[in-house]
Order: sequence, then C-alpha cells, then structure tokens
Amino acid sequence: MIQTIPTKPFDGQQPGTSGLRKKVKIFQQPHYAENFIQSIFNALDGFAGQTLVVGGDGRFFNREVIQTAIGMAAANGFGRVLVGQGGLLSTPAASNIIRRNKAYGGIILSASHNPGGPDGDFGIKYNAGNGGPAPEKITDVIFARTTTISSYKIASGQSVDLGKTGVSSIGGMTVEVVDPIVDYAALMQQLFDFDAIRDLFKSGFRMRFDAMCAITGPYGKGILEGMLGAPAGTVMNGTPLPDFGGHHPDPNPVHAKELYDLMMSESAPDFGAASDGDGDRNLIIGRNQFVTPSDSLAMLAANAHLAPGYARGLAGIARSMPTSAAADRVAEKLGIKCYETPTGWKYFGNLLDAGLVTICGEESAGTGSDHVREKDGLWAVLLWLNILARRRQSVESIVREHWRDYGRNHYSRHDYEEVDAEAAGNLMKSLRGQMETLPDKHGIKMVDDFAYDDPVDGSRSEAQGIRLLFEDGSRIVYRLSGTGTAGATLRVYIEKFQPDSNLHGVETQAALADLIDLSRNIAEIQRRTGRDLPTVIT
Ligand code: G16
Repeated sequence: MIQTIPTKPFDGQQPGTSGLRKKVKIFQQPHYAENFIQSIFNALDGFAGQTLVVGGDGRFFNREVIQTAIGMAAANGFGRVLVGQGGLLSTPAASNIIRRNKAYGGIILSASHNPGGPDGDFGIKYNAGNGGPAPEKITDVIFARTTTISSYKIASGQSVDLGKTGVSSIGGMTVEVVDPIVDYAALMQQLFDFDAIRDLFKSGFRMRFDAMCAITGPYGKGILEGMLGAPAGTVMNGTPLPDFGGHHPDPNPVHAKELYDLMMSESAPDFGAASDGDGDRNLIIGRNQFVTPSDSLAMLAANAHLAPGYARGLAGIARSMPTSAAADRVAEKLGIKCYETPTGWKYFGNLLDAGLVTICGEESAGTGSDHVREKDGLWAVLLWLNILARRRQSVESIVREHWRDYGRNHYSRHDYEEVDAEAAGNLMKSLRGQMETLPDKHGIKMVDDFAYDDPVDGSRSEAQGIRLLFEDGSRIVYRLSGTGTAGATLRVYIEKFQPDSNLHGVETQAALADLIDLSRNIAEIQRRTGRDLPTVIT
C-alpha cells in the first residue's frame, strides 16, 4: 500500500563532502532517514519507470534503511530497484552497477571510514547516472528540499527478502536482488593481468589484505583468494560486521595497526593492504615500507601502463588540492596534464566523464580511475599487484627508484579531531584574515583560499582550504573536514619537496619539523583549540 506520511523538516540535513553523515542515533529518529531520501527524490526529475541502485556497507541500521529506500523508490515511481544481496554493495561496486545497467542513479548507505555500531555513524548519499557522487548543484537542491519537506511517500507493509538473489515486486516496482561481487570482479579481470598476478602468488609471493570487518571482506576473498590463488588467510578481518568488530575502519597506520606492525616486523609478507568501511579507500604497505596515498597515486600513474586496462597510457591525472604534488611530477614526465581539484571525489566526475583524466587520487587514501566514478580500494590493491607481478621487485625498491627518478615529496597530515566547532571556525577565520600579511614572512610566497573553476561545466567552488605556498615549493594547507559527525576536525597538510636523494631516507616528521612548528604557530592551534598535539598523524 502506498502511503503519504506527513512530516516536518529536521535541522542540519546538509550533505557534507560525501552525503549526509550523522550519528546512528540521529538517523534512528522517526522520519529522519525518510525525510532525507524523499528530499533526494524531490530534487530529481524524470525518473518515473527508471532503475535505482540501492546498497550499503552493511553497518548497523543498513538493513532497515535499505527496506525504507526500496519502499520509497516504489512509492515515488521508480520502475526497478537493483539491490545487493544482504543489502550489501561496496561503493565502487555500486558505481559499477549504476553504470553497467544505465540506472538513473543510486542510493548508497555508508558513513565510509567512520566507526559503526549503535553508537557509531550512519550515512546516505546519492550517486548520479554516471555512477559518481552527486555534484554540488544537486546536493544544494537536496539540502534545500530538506528544509521545506512536508510529507514523504512509501510503499509500506512489505519487505524484500535480501537473503537470496532473485526478482520480486513491491508496490508495482520490480526489485532485483543481485550478487554484489560478480560484476565488479569481471570488471577487475578486464583491467588487470590476472594471469601474471596468479603467477606471482604461485612463485611464493605473500600478502595480507585487512578488510577491517567491513564490506571488502567478501570481495577480497572472492578475488584474491578465489580468482587469483592467494592462500586462504590472505584476507584478514574478512567477515563484514555491523559494528566492524569494534574497528575504526579507516585504513591508515593508526587504525590498521595490526597490519602495519606486521609489515614492519621480521615476519612481514611481501605486501600489505587494507580498505575501509565501504571499500573505496586503500592503504598500501610494503615490507618495511609504508606508501603514502599521495606517493601511491604518483607511483600507480607512473606504472599504470603495465596493466592491460591502461596499456594505451593515461589521458591525464587529477588530484585533490591537499594531495602532494608527487603526481604532478609524473604527469610532467608523461607529458600529460595534472588537474588540482577541491577535496571530494565528486570533483573528479566531470574530468573523467569528459575523458580529460584517467587516474585520480586523494591524500585521504582514495585512488581510482575512469573504470567507475568512485575511488576504489581493491582496484588500487590490484593495480599494485599487477605492477609487482610485472616488475618483480619489492615495494620498497619500487618506491626508492621512484624517489630517485622524480624526487621525494615529504608529506604528512595532522588531524585535530572533535575540536570545538566554533573554535575551529574562528581559527579558519583568523587564517583568512592573515592572507595579506603572511607573504614574505617565513619564506611564504603566497597565501590563498583555494577556489576551483571546473574546466568542463564552468562552475566555481570557493573557500576550499587555506594554502600557504613557500618559495621552495613547500606547502601548508588548512581545512575543516566535511565528513566528521562530532565537533569539527581540523586537518593540516604539510609538504616539502626533497630533490636530493641523500636526504630521501630522513624520517618524514623530522624532515617536516620546521614546517610543522610553523603550522601550529601561524594558526595558534594550541591557544584556539586547547590541543598541544594532533589526534592522528598520517
Ligand atoms: C570523502 C570523500 C573523499 C574526500 C574525503 C575527505 O571520503 O568521498 O573524496 O577526500 O571525504 O574527507 P574530509 O572532508 O574528512 O577531509 P569518504 O571515504 O569518507 O567517502
């Protein structure tokens, strides 16, 4: 039965860097998720009879909202929903299913790398027909609709059996429960040299993939252990759990500590990797060699031609502004363009759709290509494996050779999490106030608040982060996170280019020490936030 339920707006349903992200408890309020989903539909048109993809990362509250989204899609006039079995789809797999099936769009339930469970976070985001996160012009309309909503429509009284694949119908709409892995695995097989990777494992090469009890467990087991012949046990924490087993599914050396410690130990395998809550981020570690996401982007771009899917070369590279300039050096050598965009995968969409870039990446552990319109954790792992299979060198020696050939961008991100939101806002305001006076002090050449003009549709995005650009190419960047759910998170990105290979081995924090001090002094971080030190350093 189709019902129209009266409702009232909630405050603050404003999509952030990647959809609406809040505490589970907030999402559990009656009508909260429904209001946001209806506002998405109210912001769109022309979807009657079309296909909508629905899936999530399996976190707590996923199953309930999946049923709600399906019921609301039926009541709002979609013709078909494709939903992952168990309500599960990794974010890149959802992007692939949208594209493959020429769907109108998709609703992805995830708070990405944020913790799950009843006290954790939940999120809803809308992806457009190109498979990518909705651009700002759509998220702005969605937000506007949340402020005026007065009712929502839902087909109630029925639920879909998500336990097995198959076709059923709800409120006159077709519902297809699909295997979450098959299409994605087929796409990976097209892009990468699976035979070479199989041979690599046969030769005794060993890796660990930490799925962090999140969505990529089944994908990792199916592809790495199933199709590529990696030994059973290669995938650790491989069963998705609603609370991620208490893990914070953010693939960095702090939260993937078990893997990191293993890779730095005597018994390290050849290669270590991890992915996050919804499968779009990646962590790459060689034996004794952590690879920063910014370096990983540059190294993947420099070696991508070794994979069949990229053998013809790259059209261009794109990186988010705070990501290090290591990829720029690769682009220069390849004679292609490197675009610098604001933080957020949605900014890569137009460049990818227009064929201007093939590979994109962000310092926040996201790398991907034009194969989908999301960053893709396992894709990055498989491209690394393809490169290792072809070069037959250790990760460490590939990294060292890269630094020798291109120079090294020492790079680190310092996060001050859950600081008082007003204090963080004032800190950014004070930096904006110093934009005119800072240049010429401390070797600073220029200070700006990054703005981006999209070369494809001409749209302009302003106030994307304060950049301090130094005479020697070093940078300090400040911005507030758009994905946190408590207080504000101040991110400070520090980068220094070191061409001298004798100094490449210097420990990163030591190499950046002066800039780190300066970053704290200029922004008066201690005085304004009460924090002596960052919460997380990556
Ligand atoms: C999201 C976006 C990413 C972006 C990141 C930034 O990541 O999808 O493109 O780099 O947010 O996060 P913050 O604003 O906290 O720095 P995810 O993995 O959370 O979807």
